[in-house]
Amino acid sequence: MSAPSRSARIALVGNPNAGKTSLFNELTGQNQKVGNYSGSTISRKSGSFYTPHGHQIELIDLPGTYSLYPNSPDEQITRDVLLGDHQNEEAPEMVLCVLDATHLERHLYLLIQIIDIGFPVVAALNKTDLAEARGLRIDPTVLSEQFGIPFVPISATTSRGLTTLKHSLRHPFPPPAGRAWKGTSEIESAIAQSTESVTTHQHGILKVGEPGSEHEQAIQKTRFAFIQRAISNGLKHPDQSSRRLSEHLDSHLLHPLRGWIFFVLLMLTVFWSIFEFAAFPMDFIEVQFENLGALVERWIPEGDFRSLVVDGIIAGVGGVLIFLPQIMLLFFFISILESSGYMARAAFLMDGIMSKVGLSGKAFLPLLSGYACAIPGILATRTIPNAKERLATILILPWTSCSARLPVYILMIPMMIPGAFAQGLALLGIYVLGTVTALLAAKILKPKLGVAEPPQFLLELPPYQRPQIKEVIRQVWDRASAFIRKAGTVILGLSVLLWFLGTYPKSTSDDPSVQQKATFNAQLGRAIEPIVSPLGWDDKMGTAVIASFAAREVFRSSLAVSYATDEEDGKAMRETLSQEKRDDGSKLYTPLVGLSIIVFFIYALQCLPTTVVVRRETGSWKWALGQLSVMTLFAYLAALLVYQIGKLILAI
Ligand SMILES: Nc1nc2c(ncn2[C@@H]2O[C@H](COP(=O)(O)OP(=O)(O)OP(=O)(O)O)[C@@H](O)[C@H]2O)c(=O)[nH]1
Ligand SMILES: [Mg+2]
Repeated sequence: MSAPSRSARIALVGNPNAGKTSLFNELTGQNQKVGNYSGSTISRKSGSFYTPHGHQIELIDLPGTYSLYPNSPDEQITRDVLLGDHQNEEAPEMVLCVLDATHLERHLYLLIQIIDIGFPVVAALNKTDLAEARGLRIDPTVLSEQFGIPFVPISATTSRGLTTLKHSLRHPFPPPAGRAWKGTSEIESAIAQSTESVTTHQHGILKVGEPGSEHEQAIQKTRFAFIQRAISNGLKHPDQSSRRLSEHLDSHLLHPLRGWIFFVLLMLTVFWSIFEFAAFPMDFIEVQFENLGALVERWIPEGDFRSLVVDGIIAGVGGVLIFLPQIMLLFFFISILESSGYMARAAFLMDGIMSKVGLSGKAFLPLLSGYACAIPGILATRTIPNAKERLATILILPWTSCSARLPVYILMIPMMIPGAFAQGLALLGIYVLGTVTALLAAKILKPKLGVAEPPQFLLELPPYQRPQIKEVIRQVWDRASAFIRKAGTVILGLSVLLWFLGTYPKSTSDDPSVQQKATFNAQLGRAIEPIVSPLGWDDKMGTAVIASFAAREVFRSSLAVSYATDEEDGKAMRETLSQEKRDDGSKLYTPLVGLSIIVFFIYALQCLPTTVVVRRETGSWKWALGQLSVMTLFAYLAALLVYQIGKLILAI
C-alpha cells in the first residue's frame, strides 16, 4: 500500500445540533466547543485523522445549517466552503453528512440538497443511542438503497460505529450518487438549462431551487415527497414515552410563571454556591501563596529583588489565581445547564423579554456566552440572521458581566454584606443589572439602527439529556486553563509593571510614607484623584481602576501592591482593605464606595481585545470606538450618580 501524496478533504455538514462537532472531536482528537443547542459552531475548523487504510483525511467542521440557502453569516460559511467560495479554498472532495436519528425527517432535507449538488456523500446516522432509547427503529440499508449513499449508524458520544464510519471513508471516494428524485419534465429541463448557463453544476442546481425562484416550491415538494417515501420504508414507529417526558418537563419549565420561578431559583442557587463552595479552596490557595511568599522572604535577602518577587509577582499573580475556584464553579454550572438542554429552554423563556426590546431569542445565546467572555459572545452573534439585529447585539454585549469581572465582585461583595446567601443574591443582582441595562440599550439602539419588525424565533429545543461529563469537564478545563494562562502571562507582566510603578522612583528619604508618595503610582494617583473622588474613590482605587483597563483582574493586584507597605503579616487582603481609613479617620471601604466600584465595573468596557474584535466583526472603527467611549462614560456617570445619591440618602 503506497502512502497517499496528500490528505483528502472531507466536510462535516448537517443541521444545527446534529452532533458534528462531537464527531469531529472524536475523529480528530481535538477539543472544539460542543453544546446542546443550535449554533455552537460558528466558524470553520479543521483537523485530521487516518482511516484504517492509512489515508490521511482533513476533516472540516462547519456551522450547522438547515439548507444550502443561508439565513445567517454562520450558515453562509458552510455554503461557501462547500461551493469552494470560501477564501479561495478548494471545495471539499466529499461530504460527511451528520444526521440526528431522532429528527431524521428534517435532517434528510439537507442531505438531499447536498446529494443534489453532486457531492460524494456518506451519511452518519448519529445519536442512535438516543433513538434506541426512544424505541426508534431505523434501517440503514433501506435508507442507503433509497438515497444511493452509505448510511452508517453511529453515536458520537459513546463512540459507537466510528470504526465502520472510518472504513466507509475510503479513498478514492466514490463518484457522486446523483439526484435521487425526478421532477416534472418542466423542472428537469429548467435544471438542465441552468446547469449549462453557469460554471459549475453545483451552482446550477442551486439556482433553480433558489428561494423566490419560479421552481422553488415544486422542487421542495418533490424532495419532501421523496423523503416521506424513503422514511416510510426505513423508519419504524417510535415509542412516544420519552418524548412525552420531555414535553411534560417543558410544560413546567417553559411556563410563563412556573418557568420563571424555576429559572430565578436556579440562578440563585448557582450564585449562592459560588460563594458557599468556593470559600474553602479559595482560602487554601491564598494560604499557599502566603507560604510561598514567606519562603521566598527567607531565601532572598531584603531589597528590591525580594520586593519584586514577593509584593509584585507572588502577590499579584496569587491575588488573581485565588479566584480560580469561582471561575471553575461558574462554568461547571453553566456547562451542566447547557449540556442538559436547559439553556435552550432559558433562551426560549427569554424570548418574550427579548422581543419586547426588539431582539429575538437568537440573541440570547450570544449574550449568554458573554457571561464567560465578550469575545466568543460577539463571534456567536454570527448566528443572528438580521445584520442590524446582529449589530445591536454586538454593541450591547459587553454589558453582560464577563468572568474577568468576577474577581472584582467577589473581592468587593463580602466587604459590603455578610452571609453566603445575601452575597449570592447581590451577585445575582449585579448580573441582572448588567443584563437589564444591556436590553434597555438594545431597545434604544434598535430604532436608531433602523431594524425592522422583531424577527421570528428560530431556535429549536434540543432533547433533554443527562449532562455529558466529557463536555462539562472540557468546558470547565477550557475556562480554567485560559484563566491560568492569563494569570501566568498578562497578569504576571502587569503585576511586574505595577510593582515597578509602585516602587520607583525612589526618594532619598528613609521614611516609608515619604518614599511611597514619590512613586509613579502615587503621582498618577494624585493626578486622577480629582476625577475619581466624586465617585468616592481614593487615589489608590483610582490607579487600580486605570490599571484594570489593561485587564480587569489586575484591579486586585494593583490594590495589593498599593497597600503592600501597610500590610501586616498573614492578614488577608480583604481585612487590610476594610480597615483602611480616610484622612479624616472615617472608613474608606464603605458599602457605598464598594457599590460605586461595582457599578463602574458592570458598565465599563475595559478590554482592548473586545474592541479589536468588535472592529473586525462590524467592519468599522466607528462602532468599536463609539462603544468603548459610550460604555466607559456611562460607567463613570453611573458610579457618580450612585455615590452622590447614596451620600445624600445616608445624610438624611
Ligand atoms: N445522546 C447523544 N447525544 C449526542 C450525540 N452526538 C452529539 N450529542 C449531543 O448533541 C449536542 C450537540 O452536539 P454538537 O456536536 O455540538 O452538535 P453540532 O452539530 O456541532 O451543532 P452546531 O455546531 O450547533 O451545528 C451535544 O449536547 C452532544 O452531547 C450522540 O451520539 N448521542
Ligand atoms: Mg458544532
